[in-house]
Amino acid sequence: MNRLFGWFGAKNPDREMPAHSRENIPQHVAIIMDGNGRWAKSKGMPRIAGHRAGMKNVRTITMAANELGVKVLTLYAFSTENWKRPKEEVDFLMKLPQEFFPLEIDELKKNNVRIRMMGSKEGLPRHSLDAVEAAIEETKDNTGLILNFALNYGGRRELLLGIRRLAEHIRDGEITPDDISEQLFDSYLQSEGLPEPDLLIRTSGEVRISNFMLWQLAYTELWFTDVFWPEFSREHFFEAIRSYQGRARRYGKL
Ligand code: V07
Repeated sequence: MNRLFGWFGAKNPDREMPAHSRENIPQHVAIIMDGNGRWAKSKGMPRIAGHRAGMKNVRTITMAANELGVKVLTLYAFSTENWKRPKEEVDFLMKLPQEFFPLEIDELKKNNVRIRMMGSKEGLPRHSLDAVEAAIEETKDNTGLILNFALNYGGRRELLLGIRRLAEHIRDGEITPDDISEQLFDSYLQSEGLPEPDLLIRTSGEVRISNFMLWQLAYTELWFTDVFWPEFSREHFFEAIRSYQGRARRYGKL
């Protein structure tokens, strides 16, 4: 058996992992799900077919993360910059939340998964927002993995919205400038209450952060892979986790 990955095999009935690999599981994994369009093009299919394949892969990776005991999985589904894409593609992407919901909600509930969202609700069409809000509501009492969708999300916008609200609270005398600590500032962000990502995965070969969780990624381990998102499998995910487990994190200390 392959000592590194053999026990991750999807065909292994009890999906056992050796003791050392059950330790040091990242609490929070964030993923930039890139390469859907390129994957489709490489197969001679339209970009939107890649987005649909990408949506199907959300289930695979959510279940893999849940099995490992990851507490939070944040998925970058739509950025504030994605509005610049052709209208036809944007319209299709905006239908994915409502397509995802009926397909996946039973499985998510069965697995005790709780859905959350980060990003601006303004600008999202009513039908997308209804699907997201229904998913959040239907899973709100679940206590397992938090599946956090970044939707119409931008890191700088998140920071500015938080700073604006903080300034209003100072103006209104609710807090003073001396009260501003990292912990207080965290509570003004859309990731409020979540631990910072321990591991960021970006698929499809780009080696950039692209305005994703700018404050929260300060000490996050980064994993980049050339694999397109629709082909990013359980085994690829476990490979990233193993790499994370092999790194010693220092947070600036020696
Ligand atoms: C989207 C599929 C995944 C690859 C990246 C881009 C395309 C799932 C959702 C979703 C969002 C909220 C929710 C339920 C599902 C989604 C968009 C794009 C806009 F509550 N996948 N996915 N939303 N893609």
